[in-house]
Amino acid sequence: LRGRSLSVTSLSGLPLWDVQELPIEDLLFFEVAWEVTNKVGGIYTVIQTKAKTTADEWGENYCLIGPYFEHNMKTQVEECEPPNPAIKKAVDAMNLHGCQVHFGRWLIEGSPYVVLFDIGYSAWNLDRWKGDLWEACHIGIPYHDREANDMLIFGSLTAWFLKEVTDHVDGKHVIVQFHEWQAGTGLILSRARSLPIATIFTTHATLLGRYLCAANADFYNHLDKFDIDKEAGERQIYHRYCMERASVHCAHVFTTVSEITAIEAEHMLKRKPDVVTPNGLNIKKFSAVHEFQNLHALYKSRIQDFVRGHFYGHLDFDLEKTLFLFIAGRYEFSNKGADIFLEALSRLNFLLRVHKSDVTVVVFFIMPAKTNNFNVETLKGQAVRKQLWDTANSVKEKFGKKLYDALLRGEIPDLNKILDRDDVTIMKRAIFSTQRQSLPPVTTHNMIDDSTDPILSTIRRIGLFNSRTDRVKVILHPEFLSSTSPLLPMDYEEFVRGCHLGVFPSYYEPWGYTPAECTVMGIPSVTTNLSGFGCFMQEHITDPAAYGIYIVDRRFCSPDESCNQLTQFLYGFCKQSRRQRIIQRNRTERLSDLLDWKYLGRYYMHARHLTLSRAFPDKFHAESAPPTTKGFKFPRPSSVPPSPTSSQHSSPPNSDVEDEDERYDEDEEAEKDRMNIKSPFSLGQIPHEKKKQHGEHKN
Ligand code: G6P
Ligand code: 1S3
Repeated sequence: LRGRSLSVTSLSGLPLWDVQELPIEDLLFFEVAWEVTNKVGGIYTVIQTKAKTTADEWGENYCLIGPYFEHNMKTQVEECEPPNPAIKKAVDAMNLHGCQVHFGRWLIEGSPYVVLFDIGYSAWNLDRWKGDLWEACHIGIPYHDREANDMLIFGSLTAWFLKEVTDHVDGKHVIVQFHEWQAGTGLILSRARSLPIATIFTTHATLLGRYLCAANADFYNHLDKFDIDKEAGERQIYHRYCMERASVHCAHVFTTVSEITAIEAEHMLKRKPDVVTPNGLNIKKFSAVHEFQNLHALYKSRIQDFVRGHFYGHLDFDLEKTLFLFIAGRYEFSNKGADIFLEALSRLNFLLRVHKSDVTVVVFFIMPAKTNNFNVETLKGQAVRKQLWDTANSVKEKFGKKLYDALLRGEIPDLNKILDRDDVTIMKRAIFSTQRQSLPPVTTHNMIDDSTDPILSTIRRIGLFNSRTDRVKVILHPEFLSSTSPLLPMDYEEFVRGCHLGVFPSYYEPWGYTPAECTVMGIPSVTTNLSGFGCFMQEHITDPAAYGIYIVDRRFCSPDESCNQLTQFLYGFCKQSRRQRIIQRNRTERLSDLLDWKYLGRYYMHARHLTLSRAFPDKFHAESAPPTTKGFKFPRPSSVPPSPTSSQHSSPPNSDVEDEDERYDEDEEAEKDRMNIKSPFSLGQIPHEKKKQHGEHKN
């Protein structure tokens, strides 16, 4: 069988991309991951955002496999009967033999089918399945590693399910993609049992890479020098590392999410990935081009409200000249670059002070840690703000009524007398309530490990205590954001939109969704040349900083040099006028097509072709050439000076007037850029409708 050829003509500028269309009706495609319907980290984002494009392509022949958790099932999955007879037989057979297998539609975009295994229900098989794994590949799992044991149960159930499916597929060919070591035993056991399936194993990070970087090893300069067995043994993850490495070597096709992780995998797992599959997002465009700018203003005002409360009594800075920066993600202090970020903030504080800048920077650290609820001082801040708001409103009402009555009488009231003594007393009392003995807190919660917490310890060491003279203020919010929070009632997306800059100076980051999410929302961000995302953007944009993507060099510089570079980026950002920020946000948002699964999904397609050709060479042939975006680059925006130093601080000519609310529309420049761009991502082809709307918003 050789698929028909489909030309994707909308990708102008790139050599025409020919996909061999697969005979989907003769195939079944499964994706297996511990994070299917179960949010732990980035793999959930990959699967959830990709579901729509994959389901569009595969329809009923696509199904995800994950673990069952009652809460997730109740809130995310609609149970139903499997429409595919082979899947139905497999689910029934397993349920008949004492398993609990659930089937349904995952209620996300694309509504893919999911098969979920109840791990606890089958735990009694654990010893037997440990024996199976030992027989298959001589890997033993210690009893105390609960997570690894759970993964073995998950893998054993997956392999059992795939055996049942392949027994009943009626000539269809089956492709199975396993994500990360947690899903790996399913792959090892399936291959050991010679199941007729074409397999892909995708790693989103290597176990050793994560551990070694977290231990502050000079990882990238010593990739070929580590004694990896010894390192894994010393960190007591030898069995996990064996599960990971065996999965990699059992797969027909091995993939990873970025070039930098491909190099890492070659050394840590001893196999070069066959395909690099960059992570995408499910991009939804607003019909009005300026909608995202309006959302920024809307959500920024919510953050400003929070800041008014948090800094009550110390609000001697101008909120209109205050920039909101943030870092967010899994709390891995040095891997995610929180260490150099804090150091750079201390240097930025110094620079802003000595240059007598009128800009204030409020920085949020959104990284979950163990806490014992919100702290009293933080809650009090919001209560004080609310009280001031109520006082101002009641005085305003009285004032307004008196003014109105006077006007009705045809008089201009004496403004010195319009407020009576009571009003003044209420206002004085409200002002008194804003007095505080302590500085605004650097954390919003009571931290369980307060004295040893790495962020708090560093704040103490560098002395960023939110004092009046500090131009940089810090707030650790050690919990993910939620729209139901009594403190900062916003969900993550709203918060990102309201901020000015996301800062993610990671040392270990195979891809890094956080800056990618900023980009598609039109919010500039800082990333590094050690993150998959940063390298990808560096490859495809001529002047990333002009587009609001600041890439810190953490690969070829000393930590101190990287920190200085980060400080310069931050300081340059602080020097931008509002007009420059608006222009830069427009540019950032324009990059979002580059991150759309509609385009990046092609790498997954290629991996599927490849595995079929390797597993069933008589029936399938590999595509002649892998897809590539090599050589494509976004040009420098036309108004940017060519020198890299001057372009660092974004580009448009500095306006002398700090236009208070000017919505500078970059239409002309954008239009010029669009003409220049030879984009594989269809940027040159804005639908006529959209162009019109764009024009309509000119001020
Ligand atoms: C958006 C809004 C403008 C607002 C601006 C503030 O562009 O559409 O009305 O003035 O944001 O930008 P800033 O970078 O100062 O938050
Ligand atoms: C991993 O999640 P993490 O934050 O532990 O997988 C993500 C999805 O591929 C990736 O974006 C991230 O860099 C990895 O580190």
